[in-house]
Amino acid sequence: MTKNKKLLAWVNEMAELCKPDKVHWCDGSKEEYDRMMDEMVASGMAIRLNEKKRPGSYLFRSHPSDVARVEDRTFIASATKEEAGPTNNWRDPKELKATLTGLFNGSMKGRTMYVLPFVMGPLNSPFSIIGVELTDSPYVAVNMRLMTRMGKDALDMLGEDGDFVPCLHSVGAPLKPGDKDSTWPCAPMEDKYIAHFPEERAIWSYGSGYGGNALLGKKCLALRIASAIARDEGWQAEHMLILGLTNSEGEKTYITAAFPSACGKTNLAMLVPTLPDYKVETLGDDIAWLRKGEDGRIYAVNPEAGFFGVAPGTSYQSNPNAMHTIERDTIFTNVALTDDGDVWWEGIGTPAPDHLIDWQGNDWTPDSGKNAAHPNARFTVSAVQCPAISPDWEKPEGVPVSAMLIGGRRPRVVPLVMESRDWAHGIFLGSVMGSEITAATISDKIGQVRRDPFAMLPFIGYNVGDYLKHWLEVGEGSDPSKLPRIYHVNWFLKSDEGKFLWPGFGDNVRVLDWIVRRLKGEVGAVETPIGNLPEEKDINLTGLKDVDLSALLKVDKALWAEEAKAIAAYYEGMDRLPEELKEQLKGLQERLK
Ligand code: SAT
Ligand code: MN
Repeated sequence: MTKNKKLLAWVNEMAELCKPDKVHWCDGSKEEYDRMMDEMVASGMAIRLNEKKRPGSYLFRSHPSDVARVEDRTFIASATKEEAGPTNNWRDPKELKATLTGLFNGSMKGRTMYVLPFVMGPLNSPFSIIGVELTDSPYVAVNMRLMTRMGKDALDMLGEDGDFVPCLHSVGAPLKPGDKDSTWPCAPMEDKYIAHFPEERAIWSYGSGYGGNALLGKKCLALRIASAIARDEGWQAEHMLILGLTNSEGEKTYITAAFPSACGKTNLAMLVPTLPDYKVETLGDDIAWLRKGEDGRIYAVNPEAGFFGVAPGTSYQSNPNAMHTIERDTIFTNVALTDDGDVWWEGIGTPAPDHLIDWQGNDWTPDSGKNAAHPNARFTVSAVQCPAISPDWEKPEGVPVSAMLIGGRRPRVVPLVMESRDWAHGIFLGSVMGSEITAATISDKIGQVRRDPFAMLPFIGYNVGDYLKHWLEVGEGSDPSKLPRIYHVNWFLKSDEGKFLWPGFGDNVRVLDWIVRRLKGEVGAVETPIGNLPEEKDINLTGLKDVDLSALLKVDKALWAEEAKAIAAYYEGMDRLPEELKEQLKGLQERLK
């Protein structure tokens, strides 16, 4: 156990509030994990998969109302509404605390409170942040063991006087004596609260057991709370993958990339290149903490210890490294179960079997007319199981970043790749990046762009205008030659007939190849009003057929004039937008004339 007074006092206080039957301090051992899994299998919460097909792996099915992060129920309770800014749901911290204290009162009755000490970042690194999650969900406990450095090591690092971010979590479903528990307890939507107190550096999450709502080290701590800490301390917490690209000379280039959800971050992080001269190593697939090193370069650390990836669409074709990673010791949530005790999902690369049990536990056949796996079904797995994991991934100081990629799904307008003119222009591009809204999202807005600054819209723990100012400040006072160059990429351009123009996946290395040679000064670029584009001859298409580079690298001035108008309208809604970015927009409009 611990002698940390702050921790002991807080656990006592919260146990008095939540009134669990028992308190269990997790040591993070494999034995403890196995024991908890056995208990969950026995209670019907978990299904043990076929030991021969998927050793050490389990399937969980969530309640159909609890299948993803709930942005509507996510709150930033900073001292003032202005602090939270126009993109966050703000609540007065005192009022929200009072509401939540009411909800948490007795919320763990009939359940065990698990104490999960965890570290975001490598163990014993001065840059890492310690958190302690109190939860009544054993599912959360086993997931946190894979996603963070959880247990005794974290307590040791905390020591007697160390500080931690308190993370209180309850599924919000207390049990009365004799009640039969549900296999996925949770609270109704209107009672769910994913609450952040950035001044106090605390997280209170109530009512959901799923993903980022409940595994509080991830989006809540490593992005929302960390982004606020980072602003104060002069570093950055970003929604970025980290990869290392090695060329045939053995030179390594570290690249980060910020894309919104469902744009292939995990696929790019684990890319298997189609150009034989290159090799990709994975350092992270979701979050990067960025810090200037003593040499003036920016270094990236992945604070997580595992992957919480979307299963549907993942196959030996689209992401072989991910498929190898999840061959064993994996937690699956909301995928389909095969008759021989293995998993299946849409896009797994094998035809649907004649019979499955779907993600809600019902019989499924190919004629059922619905998905067998939920579209947001997930795998949770330890990062060390990834065959492409980089030997550098746990370096406390991180790896030096040479290029940062940004982008979204833009079927029109935005070319395959463009290099920003300089740091501030890169921040401009990052501030307006996003994805075009498709039929799958909101029908009356089809064709509009959902802007998502640096893919951080749901994750900035403070005012978005101040966040963009912080990005600009990183550049000020830096030697521009040491800063990473920022590239806007777009794998999702479509022809007028609606066909993808770019093959994507492993062929994205052809764009990385251009970027690396550009960084080394081996290739030039065409200056256009929107940024620097490759010359067609410099994109290596060896082995590819029928790729229309002229369409992929086209700059249509009329469409860009429309884009500039849309950006101006978007900027209108941002109260604390830095002047510098308005100047950047003017510059774009001038160059388009
Ligand atoms: O559920 S998570 O927030 O962890 C995953 C995601 O939505 O990107
Ligand atoms: Mn993410």
